[in-house]
Amino acid sequence: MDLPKHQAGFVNIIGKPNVGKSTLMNILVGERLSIITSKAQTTRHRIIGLTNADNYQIVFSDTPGMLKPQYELQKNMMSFVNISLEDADIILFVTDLYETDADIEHVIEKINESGVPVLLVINKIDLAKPGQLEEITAYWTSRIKSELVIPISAGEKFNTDKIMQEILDRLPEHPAFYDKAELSDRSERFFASEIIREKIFENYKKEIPYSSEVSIEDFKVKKNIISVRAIIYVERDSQKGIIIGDKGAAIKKVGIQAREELEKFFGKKVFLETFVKVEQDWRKNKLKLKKFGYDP
Ligand code: GDP
Ligand code: K
Ligand code: MG
Repeated sequence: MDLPKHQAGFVNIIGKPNVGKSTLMNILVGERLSIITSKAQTTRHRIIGLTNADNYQIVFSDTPGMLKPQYELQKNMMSFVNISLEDADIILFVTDLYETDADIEHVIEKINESGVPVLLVINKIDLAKPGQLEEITAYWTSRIKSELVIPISAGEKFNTDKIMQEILDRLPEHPAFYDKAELSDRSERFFASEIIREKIFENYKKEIPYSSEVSIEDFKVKKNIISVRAIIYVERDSQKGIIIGDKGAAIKKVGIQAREELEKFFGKKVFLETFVKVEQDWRKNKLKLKKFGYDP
């Protein structure tokens, strides 16, 4: 008798900033693993999410948006994109209705030469005007070699199960790569820092979100409560003042929103303490990036 077949493989989600990669990944995994905001460059790390079933395991990777790097942090972010091209069994190339291939021509060339099957996902079709989808499809199919075009709305969960089906049709036969009980390769600390970072992205303007990093100094899971001590690092003293706000009002708001989101994520009461510190120009400094977990 034949053993029932088991499929497993790596599906890497790539595309320009803000096209909806993280929104899509969360739907495919069924959990809110990747943070989502309306600002470009919210996602800084490659984040793995697993979809497990008896006879398959899909290892999704959400990646930072592809761009021309301007400083060390962005260089590091782009190295994740390059690595994710190398180990993919399937690439989900995501675009929305508005992006072009400007600045990423070289990456598209690499994708086209890679031989990895590409599913071209056109997102945000809830916003499409008549004829726009046909136009965008023609544009992208002339640039990227894909097996299939899948128009979706991640925001409205429209046509995302079509993506799942097309992935399963192409997933290699292979044993599971990760423990089937897991949803991600990332730690609870990592998700805690990401959730706080999301609230910083939502609450502050201009350079502040990009100059901020969150480090979890203490993470204790007790019987009825998780207690978390987080340090928000910024690049300059003036930014520290902005993060804290008038009489501490701004940091208090971030703390409340983050705590609520942490409680949802962990399904437990959370006690959250936040502190703000200055780490001069950390984004430009390789050593400091390493300290914050941005390994090359
Ligand atoms: P990423 O930078 O590619 O990871 O994009 P995100 O997932 O962070 O989403 C960027 C923005 O687009 C967020 O404000 C999302 O709410 C929004 N968005 C994502 N998918 C859709 C969609 O299908 N329709 C619309 N209208 N907005 C979307
Ligand atoms: K974003
Ligand atoms: Mg993202």
